[in-house]
Amino acid sequence: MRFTHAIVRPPADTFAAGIASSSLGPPDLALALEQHDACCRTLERLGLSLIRLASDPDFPDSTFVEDAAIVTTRGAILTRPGAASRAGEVAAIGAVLGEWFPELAEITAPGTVDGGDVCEAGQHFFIGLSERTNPEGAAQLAEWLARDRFSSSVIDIRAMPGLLHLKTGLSWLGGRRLLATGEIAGHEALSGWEIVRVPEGEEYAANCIRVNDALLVAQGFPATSALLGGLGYDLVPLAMSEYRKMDGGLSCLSVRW
Ligand code: CIR
Repeated sequence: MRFTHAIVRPPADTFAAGIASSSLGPPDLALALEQHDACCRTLERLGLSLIRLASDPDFPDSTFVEDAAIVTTRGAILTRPGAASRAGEVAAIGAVLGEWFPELAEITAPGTVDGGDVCEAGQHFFIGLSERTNPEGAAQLAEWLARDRFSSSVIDIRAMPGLLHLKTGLSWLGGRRLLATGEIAGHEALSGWEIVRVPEGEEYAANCIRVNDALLVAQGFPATSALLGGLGYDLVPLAMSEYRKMDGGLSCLSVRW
């Protein structure tokens, strides 16, 4: 499947006030905007038309658009983010997606889901149970996916330190192949899948995205890049330092379809 569109939203001048657990210090907004721009240019170069939402200072985390919606090859669903400060981000994403997907579904209370917990792998989806995605939300999502003939399985990451979302430690590389950090790699839900393990110390590099013929990876993780390059992927490294400071990965900067 080839992506043709993506929603993106640059960080606002309140970016540093977003939720962060990392001890990497406050982000540099100018650099974050530069990194965002590089990501957008890459997506365009790979053939995607971008829908650019204006930054919104009322929502410091709103640049992480991926958390507000899940788009599959058969439909789209708006999430109900697990962090109260992010609930209002969904409206703007819904306004755009409603134009493309007339039957837009949504996660409803008491369910919560963050898009970062949803890892598409072709006809199958892995759903993370996390501090953001609760069992009710995961069950609603699984039911909606099943209606669209997708299978799904749940991976509970609540006891896995350092993982905000499932996709913080797991990415689909295409076919039956996944990239995973050590703590996720042994999970029973992944049996039958080919696992490429992220080299120790490079866990942040686990979050990468296949976009058409390319694999977008975080810059600065040489062992992971060497591993993936050796498997024949066409790697596009992107600088992510300022998003990492706010616990964000590469996948969260766009909603793609
Ligand atoms: C948050 O804690 O919600 C944001 N600071 C980071 C969200 C990153 N999203 C993602 O990895 N999908």
